[in-house]
Order: sequence, then C-alpha cells, then structure tokens
Amino acid sequence: MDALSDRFDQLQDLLSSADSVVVTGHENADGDAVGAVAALRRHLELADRNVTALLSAPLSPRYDFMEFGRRYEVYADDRHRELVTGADVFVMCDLSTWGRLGPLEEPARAGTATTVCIDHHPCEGDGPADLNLLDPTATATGRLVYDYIRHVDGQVDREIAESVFVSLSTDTGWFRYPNTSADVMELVADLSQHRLDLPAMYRAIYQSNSVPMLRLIGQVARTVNEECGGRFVWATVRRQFLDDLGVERYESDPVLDLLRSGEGVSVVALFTELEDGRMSVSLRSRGTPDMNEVARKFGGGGHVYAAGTTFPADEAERYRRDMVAMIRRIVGRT
Ligand SMILES: [Mn+2]
Repeated sequence: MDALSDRFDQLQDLLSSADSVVVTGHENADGDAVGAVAALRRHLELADRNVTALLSAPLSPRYDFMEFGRRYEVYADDRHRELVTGADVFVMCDLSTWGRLGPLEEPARAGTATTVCIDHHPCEGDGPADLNLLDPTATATGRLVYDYIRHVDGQVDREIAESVFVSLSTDTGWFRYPNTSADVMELVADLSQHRLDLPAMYRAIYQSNSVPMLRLIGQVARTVNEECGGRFVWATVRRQFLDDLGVERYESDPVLDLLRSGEGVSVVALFTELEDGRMSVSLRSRGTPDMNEVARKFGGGGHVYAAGTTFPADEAERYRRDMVAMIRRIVGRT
C-alpha cells in the first residue's frame, strides 16, 4: 500500500475537483470487478460527487443481493455515450487492458476524461490509463479500492463493507485459494461488523445454480479429458449442450469448480463455444504452471492461478488443439 500512497493522493486530487465521474469494470464483470466498482461508486456518492457506475451487461443474478444491484446502469450507446465522452474522470477497475472494456472501450478512448486504472492483474508497462494504481500483489481490486478509501479517511458504511467483502470472497474462491492471507482474514473480521450475512451471501453466490445448469455440469463432467496422469483435465461446453438442456444463463465458475475438485488435478482448461462461433477459454492452476503466461500466448491474460482468453471463430478448433498440446508439454515437464 505504501508504494501506492502518492498515487492515492493524486487520485484524491483528481476526484475532488471532478464534476462528473464514471466508474466501470471489465466485461462479464466477476465478483471482484463488481465489488470494486460498487465500493468506489458508494465512496464517491458519500463524498457528494456526481458519479455513475456503468457495466457492459446486467449483473449476474448471483449478485442481486447487493445494494449495488440497484445502483448501476447497463451501458447503452444512445443513453450513455455523452456521459462517458464528457466525464471529467473515467475509472476502470479490475482490468488493465482497454480491450476488456467491451462496448465502453470506444467511447472511453474517444472522450476527454482523465483515465484511471485500479487493478491487481500483472501488467506489462505502466498501465493503460493516465493514472494507474496497480498492485499485482493485492488479493483483489476491491482491496485496493478499500485501501484508497481508508487512505483518504473516507467513511466505510454497510454498502462499502458488503462490496469489498464480495471482492475479497470471490477472488479468493471463498477464502480457499493461496491468496487468502492473514491480512485478508483480518479485513474480513472488520467488514463483518457491518451486519453482513455471510451464509446468505455464500448461498447467493455459490449455491444458486438452476436445474438446467446442474444438468449441464453433469453433461460436461461426462466429457472430461484427462492428460498427464490426471494432473491436467479439460472439457468443452458445446452450444448444443446449452440448447438441449435449456440453459438460459450459463456461467463457467460452477463447471470450473467441479473440474478442479478432481484428485491430483493441477491444471484445468474449460473451452466454451460462444454463439458467434468464437470460443472462450478459462484456465485454472494451483500456482504452477503460470496460467497468465499460457493465456498471453493466445492473446489473453490474467493471474498465475486464473487466466483466460477468447479464440477467433475461424481458428477456434486449431487454437484449442495448440493450447491443449502446450499445457500438456508444460505439465508433463513438472
Ligand atoms: Mn480481480
């Protein structure tokens, strides 16, 4: 946090003189992106700033319990373009590449706002924005937002506590991943004092699969491929599965959780056929090999433990074969 202290001061200066601020996160916002955007939005509201939280798509219903569920807008070009291009400050959370902004990328780049990036993903260079608050050692981006709020002596109310908790709990896989430090647990103890109902939050985030989704998990489980003596497993979610089973809202996390529950599994790759023919890829490991490195070779990125990318429609099958072969080689060596 000390290393960011000067940048926190710069951010405070920037925000205190801004007439309008737009806050957003990456496309397909996960819990950390949502939590970080939510906490910063609420902080700015409490500080009497004119702030709008924009997301590129509706929140996953898993996060409907959050106060933030009623506090954001879904970006629509006809309604929000001027707001984005004319904002004084544009803050992007939990991403450090413009491409992950989805439909907000173009207006954000075209606008005159001073851009700010708050993130914990490994990033080459200084970061994409005018002011970059980057700390790849931070457990979650929500943690960085929380540290900023404390740095400027901002009030922490229930909505901020809930938001930061969502960031921490989801980016640590509900405190199961190696990034769950003593420091994180101390912060959780502090946040819990704000009447957070942790069992209810767990149910909402992790135990809210629809029956079609449960059937899909079973279907994918039947087609798991095993490599390197079971240390590497991969599977594909075909469009056909979703159509046949009537899955309306597909999310990869429950499938990934199942795959990595296998004994001795150290690397998981999940390929998902998208409607437009592209293929999205989610990679998970227990720390080695570095999933960020694998994803980067295919135009994506992420963390050591979790990374992803998207294959273009015309090359999807070939890229998948190449990626499986590459991971097989790397895992085979270890
Ligand atoms: Mn994150």
